[in-house]
Amino acid sequence: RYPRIAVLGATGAVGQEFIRLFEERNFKFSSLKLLASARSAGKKISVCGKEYVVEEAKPESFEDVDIALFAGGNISKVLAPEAVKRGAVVIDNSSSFRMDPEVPLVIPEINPEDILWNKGIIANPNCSTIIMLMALKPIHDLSRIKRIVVSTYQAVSGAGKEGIDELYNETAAIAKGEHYEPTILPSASLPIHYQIAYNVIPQIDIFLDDDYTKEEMKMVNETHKILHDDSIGITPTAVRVPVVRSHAESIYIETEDVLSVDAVKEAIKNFPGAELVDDVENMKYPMPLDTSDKTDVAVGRIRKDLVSPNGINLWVSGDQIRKGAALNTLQIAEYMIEHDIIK
Ligand code: 11C
Repeated sequence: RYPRIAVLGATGAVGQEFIRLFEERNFKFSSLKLLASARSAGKKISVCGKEYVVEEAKPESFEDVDIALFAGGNISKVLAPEAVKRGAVVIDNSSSFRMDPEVPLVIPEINPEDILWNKGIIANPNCSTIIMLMALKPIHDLSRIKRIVVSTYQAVSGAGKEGIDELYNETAAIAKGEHYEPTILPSASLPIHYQIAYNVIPQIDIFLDDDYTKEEMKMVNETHKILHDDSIGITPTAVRVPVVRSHAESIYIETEDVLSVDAVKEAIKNFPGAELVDDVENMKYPMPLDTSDKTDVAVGRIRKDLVSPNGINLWVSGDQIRKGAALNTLQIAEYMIEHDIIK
């Protein structure tokens, strides 16, 4: 039989993407529960031609569920253990369990074997980590990456529907010569907010020790966990840009061996889920407008460093809501179904 599925956060940007992907990927389920906060309960959503009513998420909602897809947010902390208690496997897009040693953190193209030791919760990495590693894993397989220096150019979709609305509202107001007071970026939880339209903000989430942000440290810690290598030296700078839904990243790496640009391009071309977009003569390189609503992460501008023979620069772009969140989560579920590892 097909699995019984629940989606938590069905009305948000990631939840809506799950629903699009069910249709697009012909994802089969024997039953589907769409769950959200009390505020969204009662809304009707059509999925694969059938109408579903959104229910308020409660611990009991996870009775008779095989796989629970959690879109993200603090609610995961409370409801994931409740769902597991009731026999569901939770694939969680929040940051609540990512660094828990009892919870695998998985990108299916990179470390699917970690799915096997799950104890009920499997964590989906942060979007900027996924997009970076989809470009770096094929290179890491050629020669171990020792050092990463990355700057992100992150879309407002990372702050959810509210982030997207804020960019649109500001842009519309400015076009009319008016002001729109920001309330979301850089982070809704902070007392100060900045306009993102016609701006870039070098802060995503709160500041932690050593003046790195939480978003930046996610990229460091999650990369170590996914690649099973804590010795990779990573220096991130995470920046919000006025782009709707695709993140981009400028990445410098140093590998143990000297690699040719051709070998790197070939490895990326052959890596499932990555697309080589690198033809500078014809001005072809990854751009957020081109990668939005696309499944693959695009990689280009691959070139040798001007100083270190072991250094390579690249530029990456991928859809934040799709591979950065909903698609990666759904791929974990698909892997479990294909390999018959649902209890
Ligand atoms: C952003 N990366 O772009 C964040 C959104 O840990 O899942 C996702 C946060 C997370 O703002």
